[in-house]
Amino acid sequence: ATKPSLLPKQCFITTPIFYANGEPHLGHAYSGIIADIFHRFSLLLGSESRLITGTDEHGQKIAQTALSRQQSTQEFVDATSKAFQALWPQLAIEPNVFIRTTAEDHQAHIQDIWTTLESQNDIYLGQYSGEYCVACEQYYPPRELVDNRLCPVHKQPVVQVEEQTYLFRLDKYRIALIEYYQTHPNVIAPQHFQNTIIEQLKSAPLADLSISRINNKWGIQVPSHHQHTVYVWIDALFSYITAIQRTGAQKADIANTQHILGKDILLFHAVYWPAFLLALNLPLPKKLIVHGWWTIDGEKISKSNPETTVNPSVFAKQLTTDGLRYALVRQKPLYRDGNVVLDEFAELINADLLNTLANLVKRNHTLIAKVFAGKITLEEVGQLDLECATFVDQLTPCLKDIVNAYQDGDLHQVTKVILALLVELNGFFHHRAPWLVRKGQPAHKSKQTCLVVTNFIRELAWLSSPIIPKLSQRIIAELGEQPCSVLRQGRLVFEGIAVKSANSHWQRVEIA
Ligand code: ME8
Repeated sequence: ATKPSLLPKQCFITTPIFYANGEPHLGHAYSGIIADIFHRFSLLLGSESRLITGTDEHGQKIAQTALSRQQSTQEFVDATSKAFQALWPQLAIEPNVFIRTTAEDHQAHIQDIWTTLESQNDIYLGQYSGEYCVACEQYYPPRELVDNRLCPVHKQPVVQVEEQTYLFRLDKYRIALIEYYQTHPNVIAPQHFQNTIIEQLKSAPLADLSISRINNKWGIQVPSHHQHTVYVWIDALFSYITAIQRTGAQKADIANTQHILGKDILLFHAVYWPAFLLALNLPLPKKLIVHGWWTIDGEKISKSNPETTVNPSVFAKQLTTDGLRYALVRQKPLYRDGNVVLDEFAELINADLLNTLANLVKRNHTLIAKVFAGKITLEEVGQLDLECATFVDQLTPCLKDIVNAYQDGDLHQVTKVILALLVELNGFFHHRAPWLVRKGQPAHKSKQTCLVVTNFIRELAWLSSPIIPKLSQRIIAELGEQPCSVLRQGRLVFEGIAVKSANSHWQRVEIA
């Protein structure tokens, strides 16, 4: 049978590439986990998905931080990039490409692009003056500054810069961008971000964008003018394509990409990035999935706020890897901001993963193993009784809802539907009390109950495997690696079941 293609065969999922100016924190972990979840889901659908992440290693901010630590800039970025690379396996994130912007192939790629843009007259040498935030590596119009010339993100003073710079004719692509977003209403998820971008594009012409720096030596040299280095954001955005090319794919395969990003960098991804791609005659990415911020005591977790920068592997140790991944997507819709409260995370994990999922699996599998010798066939149960058949009919559509929620980029909704289905399954299991077979309940009634519950457990294990890969894989292994229905787009195919073992154990999470 041919696999339904909900996603192109080959697709790319990216995280932002993170500034190598400090250790990774929970905000970075969040982007990484979300990207890994979508990547694992695409793999389940049968796509050749590739997960791309990396570190953004150029720019004044990084050079300044290295200097303040009395390290050479190269040594400094080597060490921070390693810290990011070491984090991912601790969060069960499995990238296919880890791109560093200091890599040679990337530098050559950027110089190539520059030469093309320059030869097409998309960029010209001019003068720029404005208020620059080094921490953001971006200019701010005065109206966006807060509290007497502070950067709105870092609340640090901006610097007045007036210098020679290359400029990109951004407005040349404004109408094409508006048309693109109007004819492709689901590019940015959630949608309200797309509406904001359309309004912004319609409201006024776009100013030419400064795309080189003359006072920063730590960057990729502009090929035609060695005093200039390429603006870090051009360098960073095109790393997506350098990475795609490393997998053996073509530049144009950027069309099969889903970018995961924080709302702080939406403008770069929703306006500048597609404008550059249009200039180079490349297709625009499939989707931008935008997420909000995690805060600690109301303060945005950020490198410039050391009290918030607990290494995420510490959280993963306290909550377990699956637990952390689950709590981050269960606690709030992706696009909202949320406060990290470990006790609340632990409560969610214990309530949902331990009490509602793992305990049901254990009771059901143990019963099957002990009372039914680990096996129930379709033939022996015969036609489902009315209560079972009704239950199956009513709950099967939830499986499709889960698949749809993944495809809409709504992971919070995925966890809500999975949980609702598990609550129903628990209710059904308790109401039908299949353990009463030991006290005289007819065996076929108990078998039907267990068969129904196990079929749903198998589907739910597959459907939750992108989020909680370790626990799901254990459940799937207990059932002997049955095929995954995600490929059937959420249709439930009822199968006989065999429980290979029933010793799955899920530890209660306690926060000291
Ligand atoms: O912006 N909560 O890198 P960056 C949630 N190099 N997510 C957070 C977060 C928080 N408190 N803090 C950071 C850059 N993030 C550029 C990107 S891409 C071509 C270049 C996440 O190290 C979020 O995804 O400042 C945000 O967009 C990203 O980290 C910014 O990381």
